Amino acid sequence: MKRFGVSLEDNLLDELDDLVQRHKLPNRSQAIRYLIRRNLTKEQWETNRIVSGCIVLVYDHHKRDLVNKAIDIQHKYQTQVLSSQHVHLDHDNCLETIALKGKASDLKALADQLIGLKGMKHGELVMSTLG
Ligand code: NI
Repeated sequence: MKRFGVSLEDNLLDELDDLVQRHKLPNRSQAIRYLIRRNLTKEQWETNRIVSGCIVLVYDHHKRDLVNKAIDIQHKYQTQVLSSQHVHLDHDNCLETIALKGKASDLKALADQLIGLKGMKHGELVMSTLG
């Protein structure tokens, strides 16, 4: 670990301290690490690198057409889909989490197709990194 000095305007330092409080980070160094890592991950997605991610879906399993289409789409992306977990939330609703690894553009295309399915109640792509 290396140490270095950082000069910041007062208002920017206030923003950093706000962030430390909001995210309950132990100190400013951890806040700066958090911001750098988050920015690197964002850049990896923007420059179409190999990344990881997760899609969260909530849908009514009685909508068979939607369920079949969601399965067909995932099979098209079988090299990117690492695993999927299906949980029955209640009588009607299912929660599915799909872990992904691959080119950012492929993962985004897969997420758009699943989240955009007619009848999908909720869908979210979490954009993460390989580390
Ligand atoms: Ni279910």
